[in-house]
Amino acid sequence: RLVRVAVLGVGMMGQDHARRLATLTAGAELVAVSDVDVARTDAVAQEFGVRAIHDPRAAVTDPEVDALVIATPGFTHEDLVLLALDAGKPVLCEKPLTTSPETSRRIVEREAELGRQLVQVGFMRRFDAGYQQLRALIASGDHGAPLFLHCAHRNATTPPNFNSEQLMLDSVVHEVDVTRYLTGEEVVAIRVIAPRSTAQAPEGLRDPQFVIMETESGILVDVEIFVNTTFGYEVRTELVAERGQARIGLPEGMVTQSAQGWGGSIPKDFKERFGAAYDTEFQRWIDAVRNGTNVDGPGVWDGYAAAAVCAAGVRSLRTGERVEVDLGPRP
Ligand code: ISE
Repeated sequence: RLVRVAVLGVGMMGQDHARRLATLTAGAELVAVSDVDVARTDAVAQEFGVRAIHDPRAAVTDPEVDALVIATPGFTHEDLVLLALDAGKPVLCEKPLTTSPETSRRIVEREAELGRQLVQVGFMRRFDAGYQQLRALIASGDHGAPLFLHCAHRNATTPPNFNSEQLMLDSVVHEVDVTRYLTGEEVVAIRVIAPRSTAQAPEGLRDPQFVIMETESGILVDVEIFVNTTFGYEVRTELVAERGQARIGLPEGMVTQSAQGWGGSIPKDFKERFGAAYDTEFQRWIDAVRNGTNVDGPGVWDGYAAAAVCAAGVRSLRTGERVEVDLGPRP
Protein backbone atom coordinates (compact mmCIF):
# COMPACT_ATOMS: atom_id res chain seq x y z
CA ARG A 1 0.00 0.00 0.00
CA LEU A 2 1.28 3.46 -0.89
CA VAL A 3 2.24 5.88 1.85
CA ARG A 4 0.01 8.95 1.55
CA VAL A 5 2.25 11.96 2.17
CA ALA A 6 1.51 15.64 2.77
CA VAL A 7 4.21 18.25 2.27
CA LEU A 8 3.96 21.14 4.72
CA GLY A 9 5.59 24.32 3.49
CA VAL A 10 5.86 24.69 -0.26
CA GLY A 11 8.60 27.24 -0.62
CA MET A 12 11.62 26.34 -2.72
CA MET A 13 12.53 23.20 -0.76
CA GLY A 14 8.96 22.00 -0.16
CA GLN A 15 8.13 22.30 -3.86
CA ASP A 16 11.22 20.31 -4.73
CA HIS A 17 10.19 17.60 -2.26
CA ALA A 18 6.61 17.59 -3.56
CA ARG A 19 7.92 16.99 -7.07
CA ARG A 20 10.22 14.25 -5.77
CA LEU A 21 7.34 12.46 -4.03
CA ALA A 22 4.97 12.89 -6.96
CA THR A 23 7.35 11.71 -9.66
CA LEU A 24 10.23 9.73 -8.23
CA THR A 25 9.86 8.12 -4.82
CA ALA A 26 8.54 4.56 -5.17
CA GLY A 27 5.88 3.57 -2.65
CA ALA A 28 4.81 7.15 -1.94
CA GLU A 29 1.74 9.05 -3.04
CA LEU A 30 1.72 12.83 -2.69
CA VAL A 31 -1.84 13.55 -1.51
CA ALA A 32 -1.71 17.11 -0.17
CA VAL A 33 0.35 20.25 0.18
CA SER A 34 -0.05 22.85 2.87
CA ASP A 35 1.27 26.33 3.43
CA VAL A 36 0.07 29.45 5.22
CA ASP A 37 0.46 31.24 1.89
CA VAL A 38 -2.93 30.37 0.41
CA ALA A 39 -2.21 31.38 -3.18
CA ARG A 40 1.02 29.41 -3.23
CA THR A 41 -0.63 26.33 -1.72
CA ASP A 42 -3.37 26.41 -4.33
CA ALA A 43 -0.90 26.84 -7.20
CA VAL A 44 1.31 23.95 -6.07
CA ALA A 45 -1.70 21.72 -5.32
CA GLN A 46 -3.01 22.36 -8.79
CA GLU A 47 0.34 21.67 -10.38
CA PHE A 48 0.47 18.21 -8.80
CA GLY A 49 -3.27 17.51 -8.81
CA VAL A 50 -3.43 17.07 -5.02
CA ARG A 51 -5.40 18.62 -2.15
CA ALA A 52 -4.57 22.07 -0.82
CA ILE A 53 -4.83 22.26 2.97
CA HIS A 54 -4.38 25.82 4.13
CA ASP A 55 -3.70 25.11 7.79
CA PRO A 56 -0.55 22.96 8.25
CA ARG A 57 -1.83 21.76 11.64
CA ALA A 58 -4.95 20.40 9.94
CA ALA A 59 -2.73 18.60 7.43
CA VAL A 60 -0.91 16.83 10.28
CA THR A 61 -4.10 15.41 11.78
CA ASP A 62 -5.89 14.73 8.48
CA PRO A 63 -7.08 11.09 8.47
CA GLU A 64 -6.18 10.69 4.77
CA VAL A 65 -2.52 11.58 5.44
CA ASP A 66 -0.18 8.81 6.65
CA ALA A 67 3.16 10.63 6.80
CA LEU A 68 4.50 14.19 6.68
CA VAL A 69 7.32 16.13 5.15
CA ILE A 70 7.89 19.35 7.09
CA ALA A 71 9.56 22.04 5.01
CA THR A 72 8.10 25.11 6.69
CA PRO A 73 10.45 27.69 8.26
CA GLY A 74 12.47 26.36 11.21
CA PHE A 75 10.61 28.31 13.90
CA THR A 76 7.38 26.42 13.09
CA HIS A 77 8.89 22.93 13.37
CA GLU A 78 8.52 22.32 17.11
CA ASP A 79 4.74 22.74 17.09
CA LEU A 80 4.19 20.66 13.95
CA VAL A 81 6.55 17.84 14.96
CA LEU A 82 4.99 17.56 18.43
CA LEU A 83 1.54 17.43 16.86
CA ALA A 84 2.70 14.67 14.49
CA LEU A 85 4.13 12.71 17.44
CA ASP A 86 0.76 13.01 19.20
CA ALA A 87 -0.92 11.76 16.03
CA GLY A 88 1.60 8.89 15.80
CA LYS A 89 2.62 9.84 12.24
CA PRO A 90 6.08 9.46 10.71
CA VAL A 91 7.78 12.72 9.83
CA LEU A 92 10.67 13.75 7.67
CA CYS A 93 11.48 17.17 9.11
CA GLU A 94 13.79 19.48 7.19
CA LYS A 95 16.74 20.81 9.14
CA PRO A 96 16.97 22.45 11.58
CA LEU A 97 14.83 20.18 13.77
CA THR A 98 13.99 23.32 15.75
CA THR A 99 15.68 26.66 16.33
CA SER A 100 16.84 26.07 19.93
CA PRO A 101 18.25 23.21 22.00
CA GLU A 102 15.41 23.55 24.53
CA THR A 103 12.70 23.00 21.92
CA SER A 104 14.63 20.16 20.24
CA ARG A 105 15.11 18.53 23.63
CA ARG A 106 11.32 18.56 24.12
CA ILE A 107 10.93 16.57 20.92
CA VAL A 108 13.66 14.11 21.97
CA GLU A 109 11.82 13.53 25.25
CA ARG A 110 8.37 13.22 23.70
CA GLU A 111 9.57 10.65 21.20
CA ALA A 112 11.35 8.73 23.96
CA GLU A 113 8.08 8.63 25.93
CA LEU A 114 6.34 7.17 22.89
CA GLY A 115 8.98 4.44 22.84
CA ARG A 116 9.38 4.35 19.07
CA GLN A 117 11.10 6.49 16.48
CA LEU A 118 8.88 8.59 14.26
CA VAL A 119 11.01 11.57 13.28
CA GLN A 120 13.82 11.71 10.76
CA VAL A 121 15.75 14.97 10.33
CA GLY A 122 16.61 16.14 6.82
CA PHE A 123 20.38 16.18 7.04
CA MET A 124 20.66 15.07 3.42
CA ARG A 125 24.45 15.20 3.23
CA ARG A 126 24.48 11.82 4.99
CA PHE A 127 23.05 10.39 1.75
CA ASP A 128 25.71 11.98 -0.47
CA ALA A 129 28.17 9.45 -1.90
CA GLY A 130 31.20 11.59 -1.07
CA TYR A 131 30.35 11.93 2.61
CA GLN A 132 29.58 8.21 2.82
CA GLN A 133 32.97 7.36 1.33
CA LEU A 134 34.79 9.72 3.65
CA ARG A 135 33.00 8.27 6.67
CA ALA A 136 33.92 4.74 5.60
CA LEU A 137 37.54 5.79 5.16
CA ILE A 138 37.68 7.30 8.66
CA ALA A 139 35.97 4.25 10.17
CA SER A 140 38.41 1.89 8.42
CA GLY A 141 41.33 3.50 10.23
CA ASP A 142 43.47 3.06 7.10
CA HIS A 143 44.73 6.65 7.31
CA GLY A 144 45.07 6.60 11.10
CA ALA A 145 43.12 8.85 13.43
CA PRO A 146 41.56 12.05 12.04
CA LEU A 147 43.25 15.28 13.13
CA PHE A 148 41.52 18.00 11.10
CA LEU A 149 38.47 18.47 8.93
CA HIS A 150 38.75 21.59 6.75
CA CYS A 151 35.34 22.51 5.40
CA ALA A 152 34.19 25.16 2.94
CA HIS A 153 30.48 25.88 2.53
CA ARG A 154 29.70 28.48 -0.09
CA ASN A 155 26.39 29.70 -1.53
CA ALA A 156 25.81 32.12 -4.39
CA THR A 157 23.28 34.26 -2.54
CA THR A 158 21.00 34.21 0.48
CA PRO A 159 17.21 34.38 0.74
CA PRO A 160 15.69 37.72 1.84
CA ASN A 161 16.18 38.62 5.54
CA PHE A 162 18.85 35.96 6.09
CA ASN A 163 20.78 37.05 9.22
CA SER A 164 23.79 35.88 11.22
CA GLU A 165 21.74 33.65 13.49
CA GLN A 166 20.19 31.88 10.51
CA LEU A 167 23.62 31.46 9.00
CA MET A 168 24.40 29.31 12.01
CA LEU A 169 21.01 27.54 12.31
CA ASP A 170 20.36 26.96 8.59
CA SER A 171 23.81 26.71 7.01
CA VAL A 172 26.49 25.84 9.58
CA VAL A 173 24.09 23.27 11.08
CA HIS A 174 25.02 20.98 8.16
CA GLU A 175 28.70 21.14 9.08
CA VAL A 176 27.85 20.30 12.67
CA ASP A 177 25.93 17.24 11.55
CA VAL A 178 28.61 16.22 9.07
CA THR A 179 31.24 16.47 11.80
CA ARG A 180 29.21 14.16 14.04
CA TYR A 181 28.43 11.81 11.13
CA LEU A 182 32.01 11.57 9.87
CA THR A 183 33.76 11.27 13.22
CA GLY A 184 31.11 9.49 15.27
CA GLU A 185 31.86 11.99 18.05
CA GLU A 186 29.95 14.82 19.68
CA VAL A 187 31.10 18.42 19.29
CA VAL A 188 32.23 19.70 22.69
CA ALA A 189 33.18 23.31 21.92
CA ILE A 190 32.77 25.93 19.22
CA ARG A 191 34.29 29.28 18.41
CA VAL A 192 33.14 31.65 15.70
CA ILE A 193 35.16 34.55 14.33
CA ALA A 194 34.53 36.66 11.29
CA PRO A 195 36.76 38.55 8.91
CA ARG A 196 35.58 41.80 7.31
CA SER A 197 32.30 41.24 5.53
CA THR A 198 31.89 41.08 1.80
CA ALA A 199 30.21 44.14 0.29
CA GLN A 200 27.52 41.70 -0.90
CA ALA A 201 26.46 40.82 2.68
CA PRO A 202 22.97 42.14 3.39
CA GLU A 203 22.24 44.20 6.52
CA GLY A 204 22.22 41.98 9.61
CA LEU A 205 24.38 39.24 8.12
CA ARG A 206 28.05 38.88 8.94
CA ASP A 207 29.37 37.07 5.85
CA PRO A 208 31.73 35.23 5.62
CA GLN A 209 32.43 33.64 9.01
CA PHE A 210 34.97 31.15 10.29
CA VAL A 211 33.87 28.41 12.68
CA ILE A 212 36.14 26.17 14.73
CA MET A 213 34.71 23.09 16.42
CA GLU A 214 36.36 20.57 18.75
CA THR A 215 35.18 16.99 19.08
CA GLU A 216 35.35 14.68 22.09
CA SER A 217 38.71 13.15 21.13
CA GLY A 218 40.14 16.53 20.10
CA ILE A 219 39.65 16.56 16.33
CA LEU A 220 39.60 20.16 15.09
CA VAL A 221 37.06 21.14 12.45
CA ASP A 222 37.25 24.49 10.69
CA VAL A 223 34.53 25.83 8.46
CA GLU A 224 34.66 28.74 6.08
CA ILE A 225 31.02 29.69 5.68
CA PHE A 226 30.51 32.20 2.88
CA VAL A 227 26.98 32.53 1.52
CA ASN A 228 27.17 35.45 -0.88
CA THR A 229 29.92 34.39 -3.27
CA THR A 230 27.66 35.67 -6.10
CA PHE A 231 28.58 32.91 -8.54
CA GLY A 232 27.87 29.40 -7.34
CA TYR A 233 27.35 26.70 -4.74
CA GLU A 234 30.21 24.71 -3.30
CA VAL A 235 30.50 22.36 -0.33
CA ARG A 236 33.79 20.58 0.26
CA THR A 237 35.53 18.80 3.07
CA GLU A 238 39.17 17.84 3.46
CA LEU A 239 40.27 15.27 6.00
CA VAL A 240 43.78 15.34 7.43
CA ALA A 241 44.53 12.16 9.34
CA GLU A 242 47.70 10.72 10.89
CA ARG A 243 48.88 8.91 7.78
CA GLY A 244 46.81 10.26 4.93
CA GLN A 245 44.38 12.84 3.62
CA ALA A 246 41.20 12.88 1.55
CA ARG A 247 39.02 15.46 -0.13
CA ILE A 248 35.37 15.39 -1.20
CA GLY A 249 33.16 17.88 -3.01
CA LEU A 250 35.74 19.06 -5.55
CA PRO A 251 34.42 20.25 -8.91
CA GLU A 252 33.46 17.25 -10.98
CA GLY A 253 31.93 16.42 -14.33
CA MET A 254 32.95 17.43 -17.81
CA VAL A 255 35.95 19.66 -18.38
CA THR A 256 35.87 21.66 -21.61
CA GLN A 257 38.66 23.29 -23.62
CA SER A 258 38.14 26.02 -26.20
CA ALA A 259 39.38 29.44 -27.23
CA GLN A 260 37.78 30.72 -23.98
CA GLY A 261 40.12 28.54 -21.94
CA TRP A 262 39.39 25.37 -20.00
CA GLY A 263 36.80 24.73 -17.35
CA GLY A 264 33.59 23.12 -16.19
CA SER A 265 30.35 24.14 -14.56
CA ILE A 266 29.61 24.97 -10.94
CA PRO A 267 26.30 23.91 -9.31
CA LYS A 268 24.06 26.92 -8.73
CA ASP A 269 22.44 25.76 -5.50
CA PHE A 270 21.96 22.91 -3.04
CA LYS A 271 19.07 21.40 -5.03
CA GLU A 272 21.56 20.71 -7.79
CA ARG A 273 24.61 19.80 -5.68
CA PHE A 274 22.68 17.45 -3.39
CA GLY A 275 19.88 16.37 -5.75
CA ALA A 276 20.91 12.71 -5.74
CA ALA A 277 21.32 12.77 -1.95
CA TYR A 278 17.78 14.11 -1.51
CA ASP A 279 16.43 11.43 -3.86
CA THR A 280 18.11 8.67 -1.84
CA GLU A 281 17.07 10.21 1.45
CA PHE A 282 13.40 10.23 0.38
CA GLN A 283 13.42 6.71 -1.02
CA ARG A 284 14.99 5.29 2.13
CA TRP A 285 12.59 7.23 4.34
CA ILE A 286 9.51 5.97 2.48
CA ASP A 287 10.91 2.42 2.55
CA ALA A 288 11.36 2.77 6.33
CA VAL A 289 7.82 4.07 6.77
CA ARG A 290 6.50 1.11 4.77
CA ASN A 291 8.45 -1.44 6.77
CA GLY A 292 7.42 0.13 10.06
CA THR A 293 10.84 1.38 11.24
CA ASN A 294 9.90 4.97 10.19
CA VAL A 295 13.43 6.33 10.30
CA ASP A 296 16.47 5.42 8.24
CA GLY A 297 18.94 8.19 8.86
CA PRO A 298 19.49 10.98 11.38
CA GLY A 299 16.91 11.17 14.15
CA VAL A 300 15.84 13.61 16.83
CA TRP A 301 19.01 13.22 18.92
CA ASP A 302 21.04 14.30 15.91
CA GLY A 303 18.71 17.27 15.46
CA TYR A 304 19.06 18.18 19.13
CA ALA A 305 22.85 17.85 19.20
CA ALA A 306 23.15 20.08 16.13
CA ALA A 307 20.79 22.65 17.67
CA ALA A 308 22.87 22.73 20.85
CA VAL A 309 26.12 23.32 18.96
CA CYS A 310 24.52 26.01 16.79
CA ALA A 311 23.14 27.85 19.82
CA ALA A 312 26.66 27.83 21.27
CA GLY A 313 27.92 29.14 17.92
CA VAL A 314 25.48 32.05 17.97
CA ARG A 315 26.71 32.92 21.46
CA SER A 316 30.32 32.68 20.37
CA LEU A 317 29.79 35.04 17.46
CA ARG A 318 28.28 37.57 19.88
CA THR A 319 30.91 37.29 22.60
CA GLY A 320 33.97 36.30 20.60
CA GLU A 321 34.55 33.51 23.09
CA ARG A 322 35.00 29.76 22.84
CA VAL A 323 31.74 28.21 24.06
CA GLU A 324 31.52 24.68 25.46
CA VAL A 325 28.60 22.44 24.61
CA ASP A 326 26.96 20.18 27.18
CA LEU A 327 24.29 17.92 25.72
CA GLY A 328 23.19 16.42 29.02
CA PRO A 329 21.95 12.85 29.32
CA ARG A 330 20.44 11.03 26.35
CA PRO A 331 17.02 9.57 27.20
C1 ISE B 1 19.95 26.08 3.19
O1 ISE B 1 18.85 26.18 4.08
C2 ISE B 1 20.46 24.66 3.16
O2 ISE B 1 20.05 23.81 3.90
C3 ISE B 1 21.63 24.46 2.28
O3 ISE B 1 22.05 23.14 2.27
C4 ISE B 1 22.74 25.37 2.74
O4 ISE B 1 23.84 25.23 1.88
C5 ISE B 1 22.30 26.82 2.78
O5 ISE B 1 23.36 27.60 3.28
C6 ISE B 1 21.07 26.99 3.65
O6 ISE B 1 20.62 28.32 3.60
